[in-house]
Amino acid sequence: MNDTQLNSSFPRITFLEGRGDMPMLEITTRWSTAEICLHGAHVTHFKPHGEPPLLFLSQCSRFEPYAPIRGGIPIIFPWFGKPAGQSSQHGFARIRDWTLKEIQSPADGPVTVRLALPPCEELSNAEIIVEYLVLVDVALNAELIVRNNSMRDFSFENCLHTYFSVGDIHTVSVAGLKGVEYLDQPAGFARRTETDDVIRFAAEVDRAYLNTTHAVDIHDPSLNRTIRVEKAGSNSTVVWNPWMAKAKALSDFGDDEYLRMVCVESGNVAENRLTLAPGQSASLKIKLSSAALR
Ligand code: TA6
Repeated sequence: MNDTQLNSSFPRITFLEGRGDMPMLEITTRWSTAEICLHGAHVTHFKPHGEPPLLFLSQCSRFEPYAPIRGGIPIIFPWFGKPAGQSSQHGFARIRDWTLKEIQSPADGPVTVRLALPPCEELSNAEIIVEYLVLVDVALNAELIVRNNSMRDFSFENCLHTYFSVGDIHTVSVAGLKGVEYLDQPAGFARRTETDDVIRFAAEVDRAYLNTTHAVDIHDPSLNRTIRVEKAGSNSTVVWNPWMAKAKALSDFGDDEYLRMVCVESGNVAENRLTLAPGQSASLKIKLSSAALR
């Protein structure tokens, strides 16, 4: 080993049984810390050194088989919401135990983790391959890759349903969606167009913005930071805060936790759903970073 490797104390990776005795990785790089639970391949924590965590995780989240984790980055696949005939909300990828395939961790460098959704009947066993790459450095990068190895078209929705930690939702604003059409869930999925420069929160907001590939900025004055959500391979951005009533109705979410979170989710939902011909694959990428509020 050369001097750098001998002298470097980063990255540090620990594989342990975390909450609910669920296997997870704890990662510390020279820039940040992160946690990935194999249940749902769920990133439950990301924190740049010297800053508050970027991701929100509910204090009331379940860590149980067949239950989604509330917070972090739930992987929504192969459907978003609860289409007719489906038993579970937001697909099944987030409630399955994924397989840890590979960890790359060069001395003093970023850590890359590769996970795979085990073959399952719903995906015709090994004909639809789903992998997830997480790269931890000064930012958090995640990529969901779906490959169609079957002999027929495969149609699906995907979404990285990211929960961000904010200081006070009343002062938060989300920029980057002006002029974009959206489906307004609290208004019965009415189709509207965003006319404001920024989205603010004073009631439940649950909007699926369509046909947009823009990055989105979350301005958070109380934590004096802007979180940037960059994406690739995504035509939809969903913005959600449950507000008071829905927060109270969620058993795995604290009554007042709506004050300290906002979801900005990147994927392909509703009319943006994807169809892969045999042999095709799709990549959905996000890059989450933060900077001081200017
Ligand atoms: O983020 C949009 C949304 O579809 C909301 O309608 C709300 O249901 C949220 O996802 C959380 O869903 P979950 O199944 O995790 O409770």
